[in-house]
Amino acid sequence: MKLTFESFSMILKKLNKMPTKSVFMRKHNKVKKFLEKILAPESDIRTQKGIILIIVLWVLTILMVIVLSFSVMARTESYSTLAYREELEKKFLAEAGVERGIAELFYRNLFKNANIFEEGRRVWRADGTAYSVLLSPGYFTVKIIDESGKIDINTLTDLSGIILRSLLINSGIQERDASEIVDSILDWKDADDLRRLNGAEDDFYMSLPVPYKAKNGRFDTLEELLLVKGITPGILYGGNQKKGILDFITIYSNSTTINLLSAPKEVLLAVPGFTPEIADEIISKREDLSTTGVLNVTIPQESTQFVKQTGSSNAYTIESAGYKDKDKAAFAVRATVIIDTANKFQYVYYKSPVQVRK
Ligand SMILES: [Ca+2]
Repeated sequence: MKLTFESFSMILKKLNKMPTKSVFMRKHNKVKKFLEKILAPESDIRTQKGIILIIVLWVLTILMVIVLSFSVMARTESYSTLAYREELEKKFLAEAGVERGIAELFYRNLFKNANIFEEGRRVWRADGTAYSVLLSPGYFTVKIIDESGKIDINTLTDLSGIILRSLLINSGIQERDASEIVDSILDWKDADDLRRLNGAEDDFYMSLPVPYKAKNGRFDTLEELLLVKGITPGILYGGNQKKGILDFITIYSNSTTINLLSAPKEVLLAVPGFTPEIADEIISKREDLSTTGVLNVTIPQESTQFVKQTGSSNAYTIESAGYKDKDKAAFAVRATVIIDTANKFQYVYYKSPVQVRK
């Protein structure tokens, strides 16, 4: 403090030596007057103390703001690092689940016709049954779904379109909208430009705000359906506690019929002539079969043209969700693999992360 006053006096002395009419002094007259006022013997010492106090308070405030912002930054960073680590662990758990699923598919192929299994080494079922496997530091849940139990939209015909139409109606879609969707899918992939009764071809798609042409070819992904007239993300993916149709349709079955050995219940219920009782009987009977046995269920005559009771495809969808202990949120992955005969496989679809139903 003493030093400050001394330096103030020195500055004042220097200013006093300057010629009063110089440009410099004209500019700094106010500074001089201010210093004179502070250093005057009659100047109130409390004012000087007040100035120092205010400066000290400001310095303290600035230091506190710096310290606080540092601590907030450090805390945020450590929280986000923790969350990132947890998410990463769940992601790797989910990916491990996909790999395990593929290994189980090979095992399944190996013991296709076996009736006797080692203790605890039964083959995994490919009808969407969930298997949980512990793997420190958490666990993963895997479902394998044989694509032959789903409705193939690439091989869809006017006949198998009836199953899809029922599936849509069962999921709460109006009959007219369901017909529009089925006809539009058939128009989208057929080579011609002839519009079905409720379908859509170029003339419809070209009249959209962002125009495009009908593909007139096979679907490459199920998501491509969003381009087709009548299909919304809500219909495809579900939402508001309604199931979407995504889990019940495929582009890899290469069949116009539904395989009863692996069809999800929703698909079974969409087969013409099938009652909930028949669907339940099929589900309970196939649980007794090992892998590729023949299902002995009596089905109505009208249903036979839509289904088959034997075999499997070589395309499987694997849904895997990684969980940490006591942590409810999962990181999920959906992959579709084609198992080649030479015990090789290829991914034809891989999405990470995805929303999966428990
Ligand atoms: Ca067409």
